[in-house]
Amino acid sequence: MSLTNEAITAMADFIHQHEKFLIITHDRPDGDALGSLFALSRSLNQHGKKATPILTADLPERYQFLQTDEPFVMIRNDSDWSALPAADALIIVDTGSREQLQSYLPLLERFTGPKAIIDHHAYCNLKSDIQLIDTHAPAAGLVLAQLLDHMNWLNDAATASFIFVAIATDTGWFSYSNTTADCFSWAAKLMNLGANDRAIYENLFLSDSPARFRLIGRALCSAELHSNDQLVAMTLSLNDFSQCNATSAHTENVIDQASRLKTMLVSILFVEQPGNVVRISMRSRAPFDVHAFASKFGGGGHARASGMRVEGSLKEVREKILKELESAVEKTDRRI
Ligand SMILES: [Mn+2]
Repeated sequence: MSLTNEAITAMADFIHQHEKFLIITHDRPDGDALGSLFALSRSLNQHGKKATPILTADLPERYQFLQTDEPFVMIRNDSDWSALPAADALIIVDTGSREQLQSYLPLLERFTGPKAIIDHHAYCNLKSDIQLIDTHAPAAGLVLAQLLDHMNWLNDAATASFIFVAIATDTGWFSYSNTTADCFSWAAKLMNLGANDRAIYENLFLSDSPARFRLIGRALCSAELHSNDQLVAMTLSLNDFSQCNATSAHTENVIDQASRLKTMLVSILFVEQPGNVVRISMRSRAPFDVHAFASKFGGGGHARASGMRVEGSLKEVREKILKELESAVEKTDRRI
């Protein structure tokens, strides 16, 4: 579904009709979530409204550069919810899923005013009074850009930068298959408004901490090629994490390194966790469906990107899953 003029106008009217807004996004927020959150709150505050974005955890290392002068409220304990400023509307960006809003459930239960969703995901099980959802949009930021543009509210460099970050991260810097011509049109428009693409690129992609940099090195050194170089298996042990002084958060997108290999059909990263559990990330190229594979082990996600958690030691989980994966790769008819 693409956005209709009626849907955009209805959401614009909703915003005009209210004065004080709370804005939230999904747990473990990414660039689209945070970019959309800050772009919306800044725009509202600039246009005579009072907006309060709410976060429930510190910004991840990668997105700390977004922590600008935008005011926001940090809720760390359930009791903090009562201290929120009064609001007459709640807007949720980049999700409509209750499962992705676990840390916000006390607010969702307590808040009795109207709720609005601005999103691009097909899955939506959160009750709301109005939605602006475009499931074809590669980022919630692109949906928000159309709304703000319609309201003539898209006219400053900081807001443009937040939206640029939203679109750039959800499209993997305009490289994933969800990248459309619209993404480039909007990128140009946002750059003309003052979004600094070089600074944003450096912050997002050239700013790894030494811990993450070392961890990527370990992951690449661990890479083994199986099944005629179509299967890449990488492994990170608890020892790797302590040697690199790294944490679980540093593994974001490490699996994507395997996609450099032209012959890769499927890649898998085994990450040893405390407590005899292995966290597994997978990526694939068509026609290999990693969602179908991960589903067999209680995991899932998307056809090209999935994950799962499997109980057992790193050695036994790795052996068992690799054997299954090798046989799945052999059965796959790769038409290239
Ligand atoms: Mn998104």
